Amino acid sequence: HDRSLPHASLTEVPPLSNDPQTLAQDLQGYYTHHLGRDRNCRTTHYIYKALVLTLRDRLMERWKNTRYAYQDNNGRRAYYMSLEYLMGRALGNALLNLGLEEEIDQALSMFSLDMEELEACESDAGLGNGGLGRLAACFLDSCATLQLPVCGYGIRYRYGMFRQHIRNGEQVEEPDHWLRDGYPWEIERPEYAQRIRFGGRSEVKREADGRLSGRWVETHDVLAIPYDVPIPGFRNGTVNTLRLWSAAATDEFDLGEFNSGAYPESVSAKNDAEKITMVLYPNDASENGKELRLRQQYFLASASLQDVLQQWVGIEGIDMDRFAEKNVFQLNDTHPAICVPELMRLLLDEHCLSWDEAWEITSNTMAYTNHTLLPEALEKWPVRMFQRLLPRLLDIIYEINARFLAEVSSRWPGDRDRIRRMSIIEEGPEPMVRMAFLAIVGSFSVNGVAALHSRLLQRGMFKDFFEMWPQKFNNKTNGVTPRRWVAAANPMLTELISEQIGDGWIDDLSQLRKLIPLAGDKDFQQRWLTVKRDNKVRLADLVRQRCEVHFDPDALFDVQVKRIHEYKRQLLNVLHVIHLYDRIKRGDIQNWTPRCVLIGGKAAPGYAMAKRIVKLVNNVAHVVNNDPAVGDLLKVAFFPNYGVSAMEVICPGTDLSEQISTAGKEASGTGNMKFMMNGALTIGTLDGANIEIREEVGEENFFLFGLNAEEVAGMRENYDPAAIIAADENLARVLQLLESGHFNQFEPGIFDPILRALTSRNDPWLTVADFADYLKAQRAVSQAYRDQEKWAKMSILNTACSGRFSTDRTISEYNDEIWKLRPTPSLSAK
Ligand code: HBZ
Repeated sequence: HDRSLPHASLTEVPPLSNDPQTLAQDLQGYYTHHLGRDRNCRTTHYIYKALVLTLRDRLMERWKNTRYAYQDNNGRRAYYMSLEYLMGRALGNALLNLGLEEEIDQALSMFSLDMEELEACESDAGLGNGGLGRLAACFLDSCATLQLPVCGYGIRYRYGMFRQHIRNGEQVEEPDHWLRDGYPWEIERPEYAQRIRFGGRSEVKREADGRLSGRWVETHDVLAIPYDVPIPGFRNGTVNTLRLWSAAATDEFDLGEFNSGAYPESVSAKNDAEKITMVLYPNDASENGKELRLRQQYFLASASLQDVLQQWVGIEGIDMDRFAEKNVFQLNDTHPAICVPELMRLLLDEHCLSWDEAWEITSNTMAYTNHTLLPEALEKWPVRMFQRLLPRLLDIIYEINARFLAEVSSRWPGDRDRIRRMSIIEEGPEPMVRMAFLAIVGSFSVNGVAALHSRLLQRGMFKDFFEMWPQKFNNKTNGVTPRRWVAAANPMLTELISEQIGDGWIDDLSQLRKLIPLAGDKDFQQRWLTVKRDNKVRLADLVRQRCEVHFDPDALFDVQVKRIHEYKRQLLNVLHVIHLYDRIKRGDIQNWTPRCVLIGGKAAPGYAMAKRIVKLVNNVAHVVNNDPAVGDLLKVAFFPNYGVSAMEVICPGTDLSEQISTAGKEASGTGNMKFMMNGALTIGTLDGANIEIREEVGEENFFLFGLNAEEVAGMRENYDPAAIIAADENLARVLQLLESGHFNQFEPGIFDPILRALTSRNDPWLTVADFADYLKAQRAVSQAYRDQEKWAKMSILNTACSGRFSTDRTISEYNDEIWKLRPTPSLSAK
């Protein structure tokens, strides 16, 4: 039912009080009156829920004030478009950012409740695969902290990233039903639902004025229902919005079909609609080309763009003249690249603009971020699939391409090869739409995510486009939010740092430099090491629970956690572990540094080699941990179901961060930054942001090894792993142990595919090529760790020099160079 706007007095409420007494009363009220629980309730879950509702009320008024502040300011806005948001848990973060930790502690103590236990009730919002999804989450935190008018748009998957179990050493996937008990942070807003079209036919006609007008008819429509999640800034009164779309059938029951007796058919239409947002695709580096995935992409793009246009029309009326001046869309990889033709369609078909007007607006509002150099990860969709699913969009893509290629032709007359290379449509038996090219052509900005990555894009994959439009290309080195990754995850370190330099570093991370003079201070080093040890005890507890392996907190904690992929070279890590085991077995243990090696990460369900690597890690761990000759000299564990919440315990307790990808393959990495901030030292290649990390901390505080990107690129023809193995006794022995079946005694042959890959002349990841140098660097690590004073100094310097890797810096650069938004404080109390 439509009604006129509510009377102002309805929304003018006095601010809520934050004293512990009031918070406690609210908690009780929610528990008893709203949730209807009583003394018979045996689960803490509803206490958790009551606490969230208590806090959500505090967010709600700041949220409203933030919206009003943005409206009144009437400035430019940005929209972050992403198929993924790896948010993790929200409770601890809300508490930290609201600055209510102490008050809530006091309120909870009135009922003898424990915060940690309540926090554990929340399931991770795992709506992403890995780095790309987590980056989106860190970005939202920084946008709110910098008080920028940025709204995130995404999909409310019913099932997020799968849960990983290990059975007999192998990965078993289980659906992640994260919404089972409801998600108390979200607000459903059916009043902002949008209609999304699929299928049907496109009718194009050239009008008398030469304008191409299109009609998309006989479509099968689906509703997009928005659910808003609050994104609090750090103690600044700002609350931004993450708007997640959920699919629903246009009519709960199709009355016609219902009455004609086709009841099951009418219900199945509902099912088909809901399928669109049912599940996150769990691939982090390769495309599977499934039609449902294209549906998800279009669903997000269309719902979000319609939402923005509707708000625009609500405020500015139908005049589109200033739209590009006031709006910018940041595309998180090519997944939402279909925004380009969809905005064109909406402007042409719904807002009746000419092609030139529509193109002027579209190509000045879109900005594209690339996250990978791996060719297998580049999205391409069959033209035939587009034709069937989104016929009107295909028309528009063809028109964009025709006009673009005409431009190429006039700049490079007769260069047929260039046209073939640059076309948005890849010709062949199955013509394909190249989404990255569509994104570049339709955007005013194209960026990579670390200096090396951006340089390689310009010189390699996107060379032709860089030649044509050098001014579009730029770099934005990634970051991570210090709120979640230091202040919330590492309270002991936070206290120690703030005691020395105040707490201004939490939203101005460059201030960590003030720790540099303390790096040589013996007393500070001791306190630093004590904090690290306490965090290692905590991590060791978790490893004991999850992996049933005993880690001694005095050993070196050596950690590699990230998605399992050949380019990330978990195998190189395993080869080193086997080498250490071999040394122990042959008695070469003089000056030994005890090590605990932790490896964790999910393998894409369809990626057989990655799953085999998981199995290898588990089998090696089993043999090493159960060999009495090894004892405490070496422990190995595979951490199951690695994710955001696990990382919050893992990174504070890590000594050594493994960032060992083949140079030129990891676009940036962000785990590397989380570890650095928490005082881990890095062993790594010259890849992604490792290069910048090493520059910041100084080469003497970083364990470098391996070929650089140029050497990797030049290796191809001459790579001879057999010769390298023959000349390296350590490596030969490691491979011999593997071949002998020592780690698969009752599972003959299961590691043959791994051995074949490692020893192939065509191994793109060059694991064998980097082994010897990796070993050397690892020896330097072991030696450095035995000098705890030296180690403490290096550790302090790593934290002290990590300021650049805050997403506050990253987002400031996006804003200064791409978005150009005005920071806009809200009128709320901090
Ligand atoms: O994005 C990662 C990069 O590998 C990493 O180097 C970088 O730091 C991070 C943030 O920029 N890329 C991903 O995480 N990619 C995906 O998760 C992905 C998801 C769906 C796809 C393809 C890739 O279809």
